[in-house]
Amino acid sequence: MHRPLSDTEQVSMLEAMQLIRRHEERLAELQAAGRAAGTCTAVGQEAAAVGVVHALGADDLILTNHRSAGHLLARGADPGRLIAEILGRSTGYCKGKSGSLHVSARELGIVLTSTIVGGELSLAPGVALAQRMQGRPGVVACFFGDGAACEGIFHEALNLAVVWKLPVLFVCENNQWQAYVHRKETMPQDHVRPWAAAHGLPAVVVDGNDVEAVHAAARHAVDTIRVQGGPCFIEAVTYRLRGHFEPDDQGYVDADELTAWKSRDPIQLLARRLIDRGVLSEGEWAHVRQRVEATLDAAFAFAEASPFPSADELITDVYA
Ligand SMILES: Cc1ncc(C[n+]2csc(CCOP(=O)(O)OP(=O)(O)O)c2C)c(N)n1
Repeated sequence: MHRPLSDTEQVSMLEAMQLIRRHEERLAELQAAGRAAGTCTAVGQEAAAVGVVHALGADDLILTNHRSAGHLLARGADPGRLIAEILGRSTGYCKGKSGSLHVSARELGIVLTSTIVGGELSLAPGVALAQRMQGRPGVVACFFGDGAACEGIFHEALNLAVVWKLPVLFVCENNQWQAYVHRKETMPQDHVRPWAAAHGLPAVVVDGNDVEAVHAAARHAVDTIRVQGGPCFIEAVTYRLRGHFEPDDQGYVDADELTAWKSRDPIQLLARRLIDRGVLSEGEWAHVRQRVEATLDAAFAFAEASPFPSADELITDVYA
């Protein structure tokens, strides 16, 4: 049994979620102004990222997909370096060569961001096997969507992880969308969990908009992996509040469904809960939001003032 989260930890998780939200909204604004390339945001999914990543230890590793900013920032990525990377600047995590879709950051344990849907699933068992063969204790958290779960590689990855008892935490962010296709068009059931459970690993569904619930499930799963050695699966049920790829008018989205999910905004849910519990005052919450804006002002300014890589670096650090 874990000790409950302290007030300070909960406020810091709220701030992390707000930082992720505003990072993505401001990036979308920059894109709309023609100063950034299009990106995939994960607005609305912040609780899944923060809840899981805050349950990981320093030795643990992360593999993620095309909606990776939440995982990176929750892990402590420097917003300036992350934005610089996305804007193609040489001060970014991969010297501006990855864009938003392929960021890795060894110092943070972010092994890779895959834009090949399911690519992260194909690599996670191998990374976990390497951890074990090299005697390293880290758990490998692998984030993917419900669309990736509809691919065959999902079953291969889970099967291998179970048979070889690999330390993988599979985290399916079921955000209801698979690019421009609703998951109801591709999945016979509402949840991915039964497919995971059929492989014989502990598998749970959580309210992916409730950061406390996600965090509790993730702590339990990480402990189980450390003690028992095999994988676990968490399905965080959430919703992608913005489009698939900026810019996106969401013309294909059911307006009532979107409105219903907006009323369960994960940041508003936590802020309201902390205010109702007396952990945070309205004024302190406003102060948190101001601090986030100031952090992002500095981060965007740093990134936009940073140079692009020079031409002689064109074929360094890349392979094909
Ligand atoms: C192998 C592969 N097939 C198709 C695509 C095009 N594509 C990009 S994102 C996406 C949807 C993925 O859905 P999901 O895994 O649920 O993630 P989400 O976008 O909802 O976060 C698709 C089909 C791709 N990048 N890679």
